[in-house]
Amino acid sequence: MRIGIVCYPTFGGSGVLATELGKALADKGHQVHFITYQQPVRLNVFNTNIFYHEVRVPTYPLFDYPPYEIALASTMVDVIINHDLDLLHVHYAIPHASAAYMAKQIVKKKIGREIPVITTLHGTDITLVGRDKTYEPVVTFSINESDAITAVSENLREETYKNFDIVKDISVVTNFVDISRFDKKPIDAFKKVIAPNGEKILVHASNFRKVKRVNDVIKVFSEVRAFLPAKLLMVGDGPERSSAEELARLLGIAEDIRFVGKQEQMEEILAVSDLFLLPSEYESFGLAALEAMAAKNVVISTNAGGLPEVNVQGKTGFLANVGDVAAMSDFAISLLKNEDLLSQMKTNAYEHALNFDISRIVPHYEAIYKQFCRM
Ligand code: GMT
Repeated sequence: MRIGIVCYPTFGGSGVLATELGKALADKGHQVHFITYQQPVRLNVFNTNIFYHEVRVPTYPLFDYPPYEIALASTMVDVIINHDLDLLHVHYAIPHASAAYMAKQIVKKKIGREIPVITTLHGTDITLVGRDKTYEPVVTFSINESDAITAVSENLREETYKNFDIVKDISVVTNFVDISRFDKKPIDAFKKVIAPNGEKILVHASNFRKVKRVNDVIKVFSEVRAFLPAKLLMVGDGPERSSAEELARLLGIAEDIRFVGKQEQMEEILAVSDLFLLPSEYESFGLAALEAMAAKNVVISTNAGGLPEVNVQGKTGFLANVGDVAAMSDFAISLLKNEDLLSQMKTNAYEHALNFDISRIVPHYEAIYKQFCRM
């Protein structure tokens, strides 16, 4: 099939997932056309089945806010018609679902074809941004106008029905991970640089937004550090980074924490680490936690949103109420003190991640696409 994928090209989970999906579909022989404003960060391979169409947004002195949605819809129309796409799969509702609706109407008028639109809901498009009254009517309308709707977890499906007047079925197609990519041997030299005396390594990775509660990561690490030698890697960047750095200095643990910024080679970082911390206020799914599990990291997270669908209490990790730093710290300490338990839970995490392997999940998307195959 010829599939158009629309996503954010950045390090965010929805863009990562959409890019990995496109790469997997291309490997299976589909022709995949990415439509976005920048080359997606994970689109780092050459494949003759993959095409990238950049959305250019011309500026003009009159525009305080250049109209990205119009430029996106126009690029969609161009790609649909000139590359004879079979369908459009948009990731993250805002503004991709409404731009797809507009493109669909234009294509229908121009060439009399109904291009099917599949919308995948990822999280903040529903729980944070989409619910805002400024966006809600357009989000509700464009989700309802999609030919198929998917959500990345049961929790997100429920949240969508709770917060929007959705009259259509939403299928759950969970996020996935390419196990073969994350099941890596640690690079000894790298591990030595991070933890020269064999200290345990903890990791957090996110976009450092408020919803991620990065200061809780620092607080948990501070408790752990008081009990045993350990190092913390903070991967990513965003608005809460300076506050986390400040807190680390205040708690006197800055020497043991490295803020490494945005990283493309997450698998190499996760290969040397033991514990992954995700104390978010909400996660529709927690793709970063799943990638950590695939790399045999035990996950300590909150029990918010879809996290319990990924991280299994007492088996692959530990889940606490949002803000319960004491519970998360206690668990981290007891685990890091007990090599046998740590090793068992690492294995459990990896085995559970196998259930979300790319080879199991991508066929669900293909089955949805097949419903819209042109005869
Ligand atoms: O975490 C973010 O704010 C980024 C956001 C995104 O769309 O890039 O992530 C959301 O989608 C991911 C992929 O489906 C999920 O794994 C994340 O849990 C979800 N984030 C939130 O719900 C906060």
